[in-house]
Amino acid sequence: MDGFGKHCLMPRPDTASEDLVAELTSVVGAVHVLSDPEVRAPFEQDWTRRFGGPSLLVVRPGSTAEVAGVVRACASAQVPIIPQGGNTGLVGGGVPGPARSDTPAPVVLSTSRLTHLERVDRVAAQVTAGAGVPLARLQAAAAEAGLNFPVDLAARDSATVGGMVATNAGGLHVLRYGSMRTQVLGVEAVLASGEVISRLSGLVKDNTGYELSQLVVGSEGTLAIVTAARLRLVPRHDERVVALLGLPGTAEALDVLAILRGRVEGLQAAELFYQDGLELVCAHGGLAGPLALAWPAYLVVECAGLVDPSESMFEVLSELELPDAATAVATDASGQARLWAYRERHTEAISALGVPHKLDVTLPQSRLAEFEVAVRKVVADAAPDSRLVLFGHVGDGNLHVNVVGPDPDDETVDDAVLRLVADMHGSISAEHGVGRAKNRWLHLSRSQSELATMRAVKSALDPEGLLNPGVLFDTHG
Ligand code: FAD
Ligand code: 2HG
Ligand code: ZN
Repeated sequence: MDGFGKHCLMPRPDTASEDLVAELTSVVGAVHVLSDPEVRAPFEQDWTRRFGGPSLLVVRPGSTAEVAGVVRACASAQVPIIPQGGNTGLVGGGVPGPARSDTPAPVVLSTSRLTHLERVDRVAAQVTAGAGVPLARLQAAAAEAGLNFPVDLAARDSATVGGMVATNAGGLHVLRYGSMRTQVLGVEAVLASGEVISRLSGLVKDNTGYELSQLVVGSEGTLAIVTAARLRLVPRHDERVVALLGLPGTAEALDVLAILRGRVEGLQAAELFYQDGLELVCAHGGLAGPLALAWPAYLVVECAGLVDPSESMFEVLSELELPDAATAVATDASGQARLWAYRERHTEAISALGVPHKLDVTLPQSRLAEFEVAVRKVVADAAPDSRLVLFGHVGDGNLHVNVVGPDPDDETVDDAVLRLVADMHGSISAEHGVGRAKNRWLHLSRSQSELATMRAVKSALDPEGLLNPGVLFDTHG
C-alpha cells in the first residue's frame, strides 16, 4: 500500500460528471471538451497498444490559466487527471488504466494546444517552449537560429516538450549532451492544488532553495502538469560523419566504443543492434542490407562538429583493421539518414510483429556483454515461443529488450528480465520511465528509504492522488 492510498479518489454519481462537463466547458470552451467515444479513442490507448482504458473526457486547455482551471474543476469533482502530450510514451503513463469500480474514470488533459514557442535567445542560447511543442519543431527553430536542441529521438515529430520533461527523455545523443534533465533550466507547471509555479527566467545561477523544476523532470505527470519549459541550446554542428560497423558481438562493440571515446572529437551517438533486428527492419521497410556480409552485431556511431570529423573517424577505422565488408561510412546527409534508418526503424518494425513487451534497461557498461547472453536465456526460459529483439544506446549502457509473443497482460517475461537486471546491478528503467508498465518492480531499483521519500513528496504535492494515479507507484497494491 502506498502512502497516499488512503486518499484515493472515489467514484461519484453521474450528476457529478455533468457538473464537471459544465465546469470544464466554461474553462476551455465546448469545442475543447471531447466526449464522443470515437474522438476520445486515440487518447485512450498508448503507442504500443499494450496499455489503455476508458476516460471520462478529453480536455484541451489552451493556456496555463486554463490548465489551472481544469485542475481545480477536476479536484473539486474528485476526478483524476492524466496529462498527455504526443502519446508516444512506451510505459503506459499517458493513458488511463483499465476501468475499475472503485476509481472514477479520469480526464485526459491533452497539451496539444500549448504550442507557444518563443523566439530563440541567441545570447543566452536558450528558448522557452510550450509543453505541447513537438520536438521536431523545437529542433527546427533552434537550427534556424544557428543553434541545436541536443535531445533527439525517433518519435521527434510527435513527442512533445512536456512529455519529454515528464519522462526525462534520453534518446540518441545522451552520451554527449545528457538527457532532457540536463537541458531544462526551468519549468512552468500547474500543481494539483491549481497553483502555478513558474521558473522560466533562464537564470543559469540561482541558488535559492529547492530546485523545483528538476523535481518535476522525470516525475511522469505525478507531481505537476508542465505547461512550458526554458531549455538550453548548444552549437549547431553541421559537419558530421556516420559509420555503421559489422562486428562479432557485444564485447567487440564495447571495445570499439572505448577506442572511439578516446580518439575522435564530437562523438555523439553509439548505437547497437543485432542481425535478427536488422533482418526484421529490412523486411519491414523493404530495405537492402547495409553491408556485403551479415554480422552478429552492428554498431552505429556518429561524430559531429564545427570542423569535419570524418578524417579522424577514417583514421581510427583504418587502425581497427575491420574488413571492407564490415564498414559503411556516410559523410553526406542522405547516406547518413540511410544508415540511421537501420537503427531508428527497429521500434516500428517490432510493433508490426505484434504488441511488444518493452523492457528498457541500463546495465553497468562492463556487464553489457554478459547481460546480452543472460537475457537471451532468461527470455527463452520465461517465454519459449516468443521473439526477442535487442537493441539500444550502447554508449549509455542502455538496451531495449523487446519481447513479442506473450499476451499483453502476461507479465512473466517482464518479471524475469527485470529481476535479472536488478541482480546485475542495473536499473529497470533507463529512459522511458516507470509508468504503469513497471510500477510493481520499482522496489528492484529504489531502496525502501528512497520509496518512502518519493511517496512523501507525492503526498505533499498531490495529497488527494489527483495526478496520474497508478503511474510510477502501484496505487492498487
Ligand atoms: P506522452 O506519451 O504523452 O506522455 C508520457 C508521460 O509524460 C506520461 O506519464 C504523461 O502523463 C506525462 N506527460 C506528458 N505531458 C506532460 C505534461 N505536460 N506535464 C506532465 N506530465 C506530462 N524515449 C526516449 O527516452 N528515448 C528514445 O530514443 C525514444 N525513442 C522513441 C521512438 C519511438 C518510435 C517511440 C514511439 C517512442 C520513443 N521514446 C523514446 C518514448 C517517447 O517518445 C518519450 O517518452 C517521450 O518523452 C514522450 O513524449 P510524449 O509527448 O509523447 O509524452
Ligand atoms: C529507441 O531507442 C526508443 O529507439 C524506443 O527508445 C525503444 O522500441 C524500443 O524499445
Ligand atoms: Zn531508446
